[in-house]
Amino acid sequence: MMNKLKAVIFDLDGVIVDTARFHYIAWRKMANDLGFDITLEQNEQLKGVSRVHSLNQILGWGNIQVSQPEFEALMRSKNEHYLELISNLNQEDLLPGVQPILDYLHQHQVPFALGSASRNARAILRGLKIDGMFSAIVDGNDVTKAKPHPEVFLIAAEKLGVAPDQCLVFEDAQAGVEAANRAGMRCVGIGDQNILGKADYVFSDFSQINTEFINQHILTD
Ligand code: B16
Ligand code: MG
Repeated sequence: MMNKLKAVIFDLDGVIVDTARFHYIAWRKMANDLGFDITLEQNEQLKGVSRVHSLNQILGWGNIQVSQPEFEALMRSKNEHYLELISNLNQEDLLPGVQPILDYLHQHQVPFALGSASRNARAILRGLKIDGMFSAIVDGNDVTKAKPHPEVFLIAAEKLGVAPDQCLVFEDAQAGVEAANRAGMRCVGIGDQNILGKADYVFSDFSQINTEFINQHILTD
């Protein structure tokens, strides 16, 4: 029998809430203002990676070079626009299937953490009214190395007081699955099997995950 794990780490964007569409609107507006466009396919490559990495990538696509102060200003104005776009996020924006699993883990005293690249993660969890449920929140403000580096998940495990190989990670991005693998954690991919094939399990969305799956993998008593 497979050994049972003690804790869960959730990615944010693409697992708990779909903020990718708002990142896309804000990055696209910035690119358009600079005179080029970005596609939804290109946006896929920005999932799970840091804000700095995203901007570097986008400027590369547009073949645009900027000074360091300009780079900072672009990041700032994109984020202001993004924050406006997400200002009305509320409980209804939780992705289907997430709340019942959080409630189930909570009822069974299974600790869970957030492991997100986003520097806006705390505000987003507050908007969704689930911030109080997490035993630990590790986000883009707490790390120096972005996914696929395992740092964000390793810090989360440490804060949970659980060894990395006792954690189950839910991730929607390739970079995140790689980070979980490098952290030595069991990983569930949420999304496309073709993209997330390196995860231990893949489900098309969170509503496919039931309490039976949780019981198989996590110590719930
Ligand atoms: P911010 P995750 C990631 O969140 C997003 O997937 C990624 O597209 C974004 O660039 C990154 O957060 C940084 O976000 O600009 O809010 O700091 O999937 O790691 O929860
Ligand atoms: Mg994600």
